[in-house]
Amino acid sequence: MNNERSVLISKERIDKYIEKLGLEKAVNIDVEQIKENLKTKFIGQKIYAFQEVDSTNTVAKFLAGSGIEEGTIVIARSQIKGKGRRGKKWESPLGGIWLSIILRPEISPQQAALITLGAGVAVTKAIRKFDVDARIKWPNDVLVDDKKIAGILTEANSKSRKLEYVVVGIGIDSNLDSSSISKKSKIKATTLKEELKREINETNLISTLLEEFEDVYKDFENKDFEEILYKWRNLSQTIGSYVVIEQLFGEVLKGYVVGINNGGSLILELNTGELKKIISGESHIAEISKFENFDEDL
Ligand code: BT5
Repeated sequence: MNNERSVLISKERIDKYIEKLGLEKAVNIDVEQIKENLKTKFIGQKIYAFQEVDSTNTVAKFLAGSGIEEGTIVIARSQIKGKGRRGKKWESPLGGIWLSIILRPEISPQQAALITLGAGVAVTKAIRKFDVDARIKWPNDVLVDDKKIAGILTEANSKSRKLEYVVVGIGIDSNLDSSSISKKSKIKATTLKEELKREINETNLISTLLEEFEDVYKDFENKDFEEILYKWRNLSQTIGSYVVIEQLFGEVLKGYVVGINNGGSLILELNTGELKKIISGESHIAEISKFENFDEDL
């Protein structure tokens, strides 16, 4: 934890903001219970819980900018304007886990992409502890049998090429029906409740997640990026599959995923045999399939 770097806290500014959002309305999230179970040193030691906010990332960014301690969590029962990447919407009705973690890592802005991968490891490991076979789709989706169960949105703020703070937003579809997500978004989604055919104890999932997160975050603090990549590769659903990549400016690439490099970029072997580096902020996987299903493309 970078206490020395946790800037001056503007307490009055924070109190006013929180009062406006209505912290006292945070029913249904048992913060005390989460803290009681929690075995972390700093992730989640301070929790702001709300009934409903626009986006927990937006609240977390405000708090981070006001100097709040590293490891502080913002959590809400529902979000009105839940955000995905590049302006996409994240459906956040009641029954899911929508939270953001504030970090102040001493790494370069370029290395911040690895935080998303680390968060993917933590989310996937936490879900797997509930006996659900989750795997990571590059860079930030967590899937069960090709259906999305969780997503991660990392937002960084840097000043003069130095990382000021990072907010990691995590959404997990826990105790809700996937129909409440898929009727609004076209995606194939699933939930822990559907996979397990019972509701899960969300308090346990939250503390498990925060512990897994702190564990992988230690690798950042130790600059052990290889370890994060090693863990990510072991949980990846993408490596070894055939994918169709859509790039921001419309280019479509097809190829076999050979691996990810040390910067977290995907290494794709094109049909021509050429190796191509795919950067996460500029592209996404439009389709993923078992190699043999794409014979006609070989
Ligand atoms: C993500 O974006 O997967 C990042 C999601 C991050 C959500 C968390 S919740 C707490 C924090 N506060 C926020 O406002 N956001 C973060 P992306 O890879 O761009 O995926 C977005 C796509 O996922 C959408 O276009 C839909 O297709 C799909 N989707 C939307 N809501 C979903 C849900 N609840 N479950 C599964 N898939 C969903």
